[in-house]
Amino acid sequence: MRQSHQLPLVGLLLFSLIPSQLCEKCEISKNDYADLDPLINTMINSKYTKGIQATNVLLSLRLAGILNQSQEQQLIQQVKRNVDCKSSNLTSGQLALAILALGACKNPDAIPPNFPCLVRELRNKFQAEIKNMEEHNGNPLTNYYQLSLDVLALCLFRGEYSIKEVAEIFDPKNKNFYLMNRFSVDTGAMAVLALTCVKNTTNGQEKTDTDDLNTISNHIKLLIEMILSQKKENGLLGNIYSTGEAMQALFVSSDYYSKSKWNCQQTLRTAVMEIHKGAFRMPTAAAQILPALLGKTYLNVSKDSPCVYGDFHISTVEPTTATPPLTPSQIQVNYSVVINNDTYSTVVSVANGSVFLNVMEAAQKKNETLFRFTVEESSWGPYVTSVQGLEANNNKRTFWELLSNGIPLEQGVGSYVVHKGENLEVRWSTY
Ligand code: B12
Ligand SMILES: *[C@@H]1O[C@H](CO)[C@@H](O)[C@H](O)[C@H]1NC(C)=O
Ligand SMILES: *[C@@H]1O[C@H](CO)[C@@H](O)[C@H](O)[C@H]1NC(C)=O
Ligand SMILES: *[C@@H]1O[C@H](CO)[C@@H](O)[C@H](O)[C@H]1NC(C)=O
Ligand SMILES: *[C@@H]1O[C@H](CO)[C@@H](O)[C@H](O)[C@H]1NC(C)=O
Ligand SMILES: *[C@@H]1O[C@H](CO)[C@@H](O)[C@H](O)[C@H]1NC(C)=O
Ligand SMILES: *[C@@H]1O[C@H](CO)[C@@H](O)[C@H](O)[C@H]1NC(C)=O
Ligand SMILES: *[C@@H]1O[C@H](CO)[C@@H](O)[C@H](O)[C@H]1NC(C)=O
Ligand SMILES: *[C@@H]1O[C@H](CO)[C@@H](O)[C@H](O)[C@H]1NC(C)=O
Repeated sequence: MRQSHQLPLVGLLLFSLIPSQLCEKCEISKNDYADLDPLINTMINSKYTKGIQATNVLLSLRLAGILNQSQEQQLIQQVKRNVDCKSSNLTSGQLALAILALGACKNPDAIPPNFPCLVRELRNKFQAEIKNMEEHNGNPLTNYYQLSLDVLALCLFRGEYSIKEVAEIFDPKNKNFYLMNRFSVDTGAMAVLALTCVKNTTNGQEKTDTDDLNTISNHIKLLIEMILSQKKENGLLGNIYSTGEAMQALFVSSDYYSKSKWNCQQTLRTAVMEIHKGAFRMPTAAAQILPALLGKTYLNVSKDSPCVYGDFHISTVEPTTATPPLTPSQIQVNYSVVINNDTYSTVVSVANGSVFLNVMEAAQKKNETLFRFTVEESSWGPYVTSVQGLEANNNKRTFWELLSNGIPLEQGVGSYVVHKGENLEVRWSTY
């Protein structure tokens, strides 16, 4: 009798506890895995023009645990082909990503015999970044997003780095956390992951100074504040392309902010909505958001943890692309190259549905002198490196900025689809 009296109370107690515990686990529920199909199809069906794209995808899909063994094997081979200890013309961050992807979980086929050499090589490349900062006004060879990847990979794979140096470099006040005078959420998120790993790996090579660890904790706290200050009304952190990595940063640092500061479920909902709107057609974009949607972070990378293999049904149909009309109509856009106070403009005609790159090519055809340009393939597609022979330079923080009607674009020349009557611009800028 007493029991039946108490049961409802216990039930009530459980009932009020369970929902909040369930909500704490902020990830796509098994029932909704179909929402991820567009991401997974994009990644699996892409033909990779660039090793670095395959690397991003391998890391993501191994963390997500949705490949079968033969698919994993294929991607591993692609990534391995691009990493070599000697002829390594990879940037530090590219090498770091490769190390993370190959060591994501326990599979001897993924760990090449030269793996320890790769980790040592990464240390050298990280040192070269720091040396460049000393010699070029605080500017690394690449950027702080890549320095963060470097530290993360060195930390997870027991490479050498100095905790004191890390504490000095990753001061949130450092200019390298800001691109175009705005805090870079992607960069801050990657730094939080790296610093969290360093803080949590105290049995390193050197005697750890508690002052350095306190400094690192303070950096994490400030970076998390900066990331949360970039939270948008719809829950995105920075923009849609930084949200996945920012979620990872928030997952690993829940001690640093109060629950009321972030509604993870809202962020998750908005991200899923964006999947269906087609925001992640680029494999790298898909790769960067997937782990967070499954509650995974780059700190889950460990060559000692067992690999998980897929139970997802993967559809082999090509991602649906709207069939273009047989004879697409032509549209006109205004294209300008802006260098300081000089503007060179031209109106060009391109097929409806064209991307920014097609406009640049059409302009170049009209006048090679004014509109010649070069691009370099990168993980996000073609990156504009020079226009009129004027080259972007990391030591001077210069680059070619893309704008539409005066507003900076959130996509590159290979993916941004232009509109009739639009004013497109490439502007010589500093970040
Ligand atoms: C650092 C950085 C820059 C630096 C690059 C120079 C430098 N010092 O390294 C600067 C500030 C110049 C820059 C410029 C731009 N960027 Co940027 N950038 C980044 C950042 C933070 C890290 C890139 C990186 O090193 N990745 C790691 C390495 C290992 O990969 P990687 O492929 O070898 O890296 C190279 C490319 O990523 C390239 N790159 C950098 N940005 C972009 C953008 C595009 C579209 C392409 C094709 C290449 C490219 O520079 C890297 C170093 O060489 C990322 C964040 C992220 N989540 O990736 C944003 C990011 C890639 N950039 C982005 C954008 C939109 C741009 C711009 C188009 C902005 C603009 N309106 O002009 C321009 C590129 C214009 C052009 N010339 O083609 C978006 C891309 C989103 C998308 N769907 O395409 C990202 C994801 C930021 C975001 N959340 O919106 N960027
Ligand atoms: C792995 O998946 C691919 C594509 O879905 C399929 O063709 C292949 O038969 C699968 N291989 C194994 C070993 O399951
Ligand atoms: C590195 O160099 C090799 C040959 O030296 C070349 O085939 C490869 O494309 C280069 N990779 C990059 C990322 O430039
Ligand atoms: C910190 O390290 C321990 C073991 O070394 C691990 O169990 C834990 O998950 C780590 N925490 C984070 C936030 O990575
Ligand atoms: C991933 O890492 C987090 C801590 O960073 C840990 O709490 C979680 O258990 C890990 N998950 C897996 C599947 O390893
Ligand atoms: C094209 O853009 C430039 C720069 O914004 C402007 O000066 C020019 O008037 C525009 N031309 C047309 C036809 O709109
Ligand atoms: C651009 O024009 C402004 C005023 O019109 C002038 O102050 C500035 O010096 C010019 N800059 C360059 C690089 O010519
Ligand atoms: C361009 O194509 C889109 C659909 O792809 C259509 O809605 C639009 O009307 C077209 N514009 C012109 C000028 O043909
Ligand atoms: C390209 O523009 C320059 C400067 O306006 C001009 O001198 C040259 O004749 C143009 N070339 C062609 C092929 O139109």
